[in-house]
Amino acid sequence: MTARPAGHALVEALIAQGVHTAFGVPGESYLAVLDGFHEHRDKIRFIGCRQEGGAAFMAEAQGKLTGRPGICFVTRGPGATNASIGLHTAFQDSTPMVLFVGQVASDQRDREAFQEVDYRQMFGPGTLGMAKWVGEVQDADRLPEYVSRAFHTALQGRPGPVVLVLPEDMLTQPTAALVLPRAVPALAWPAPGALRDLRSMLMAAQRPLLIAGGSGWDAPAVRALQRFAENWQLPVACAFRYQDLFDNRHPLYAGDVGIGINPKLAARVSEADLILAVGARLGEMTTGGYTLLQAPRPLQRLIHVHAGAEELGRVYAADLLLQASMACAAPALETLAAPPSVPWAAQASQARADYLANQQAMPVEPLDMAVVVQTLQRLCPEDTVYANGAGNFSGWLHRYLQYPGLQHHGRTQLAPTSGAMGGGLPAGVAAALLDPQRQVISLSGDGDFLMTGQELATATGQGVKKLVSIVVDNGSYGTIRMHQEREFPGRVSGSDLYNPDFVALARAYGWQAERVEHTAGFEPALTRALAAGTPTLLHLKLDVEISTSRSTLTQIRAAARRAG
Ligand SMILES: Cc1ncc(C[n+]2csc(CCOP(=O)(O)OP(=O)(O)O)c2C)c(N)n1
Repeated sequence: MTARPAGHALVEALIAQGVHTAFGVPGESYLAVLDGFHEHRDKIRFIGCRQEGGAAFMAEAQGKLTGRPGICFVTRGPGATNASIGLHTAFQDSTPMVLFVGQVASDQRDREAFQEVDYRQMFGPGTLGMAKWVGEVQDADRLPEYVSRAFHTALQGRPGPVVLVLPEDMLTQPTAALVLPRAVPALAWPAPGALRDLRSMLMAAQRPLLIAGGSGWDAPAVRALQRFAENWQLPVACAFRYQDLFDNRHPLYAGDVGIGINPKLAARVSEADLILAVGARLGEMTTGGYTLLQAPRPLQRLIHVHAGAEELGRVYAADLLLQASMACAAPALETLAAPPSVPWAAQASQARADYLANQQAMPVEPLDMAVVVQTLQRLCPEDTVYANGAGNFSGWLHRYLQYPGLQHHGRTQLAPTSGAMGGGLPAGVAAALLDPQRQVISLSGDGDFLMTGQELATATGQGVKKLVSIVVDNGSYGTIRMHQEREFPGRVSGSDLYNPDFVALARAYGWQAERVEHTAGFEPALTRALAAGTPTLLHLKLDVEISTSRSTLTQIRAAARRAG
């Protein structure tokens, strides 16, 4: 290998890992890497974004969509602090990602040099919940080793983000280091004895429920899971914002266990005598704040299957724990011999009936969000990717959209289980860039949208075409308003929003844009947007009174006052 600057070697390492797109905001701390991107521009592209939060959300979406680490490059302190929202989202969502951060030169370390931060302290084990590992590359010759470890760490066990810190002077050092091969993650198979125990517990159950979730799934694994569910006639729910895993049209699909859960499904979770959680972490949102499954010892018998040893037994003292990767767990479950009939078959049909009944909506005037989502379902191609940020507006999507299942088109739901606002637009831009043939719908609230709205420019600049951004504008941080009305009825503080003219704003960025104020206007506007061939923003005006798909603000306030 002939010597080249370490910054070039880093880009070569990414190419060897199969990366063809990296997101970031440039910085003077990693010019040698940017030069490497220029050198290898026929094989890999660097998408320059408008804020590191947007770039990190894009990389997180890339990790979700591809199942390989999403790649983000940022500069020192200010860049890294901006990017932290995407890192945190990748951690909570178990998304493989590598965040590369430029660092001050080695001979300036520990002086609090310009923009210097100690990233091992900032993101490392001292603040668990941000990164699986933080490495700093001191020696250019060892760069390939660090990159390879970063990819393995991001992918293995519970997938997640890692941070690699790159001192500026290291990146300009010449190195003849070899390029290492693409990381193929090691998989964990469930122990045969544990599988036998699992089968015995299923045989003894009367009211079992399968909850699928988490990351690390691929199409064969989801197909195997579906056959396992069919063999045993198990009702299947998806964990919060992993709704796209199991085909929502399947007769065993019972709905998602998350915010705004169907009350009938919540009751079914509580009353189950056996919960089989496969891949889901069983976090706060999937357990109704640790009430549907009481922590630390649930009333139901609990079998927890997860790829990460540290997740097993973390909160719940389960009856059976299986450490296994989803690609191994699902085919192993499929081999379990099912009895000719199960006592819960009628319950599985009832769970489906409850799900379908929950799809029925009360009409709302003048703009009906249920109809908006149903129209999206009807007009958009089946493989459409839906990206959303955080806020009550997302509740309509979660309730009414039927995701086709990961075995058909890969992931179709980009939604932060971390509840990070601002994710919807950048995730949508990333999806549209990574697969220009595929339709992408991004759904944002007015609060949510303006946290990363500058990435409209990235979409235009990169020539994105099949992206429709829908902004649900209720002039409020509506979720917080809802909580205020519940906790402090009638006392609104800090949650009202002044908004720009979103149509004019989008047009200024080179997008097409339309305002929709009535239900009848949505279908023609969406039809035009889908045919436009340019990114389009649809600005939906919603009354703040329409708080969720189940209640109005007035009802919430009145209930809070009654409760006293
Ligand atoms: C980055 C971030 N900041 C703050 C919050 C707290 N938060 C959750 S929802 C919400 C309001 C969302 O408002 P909007 O996007 O307008 O959607 P709406 O709830 O009105 O539908 C806020 C402030 C958050 N989840 N993420």
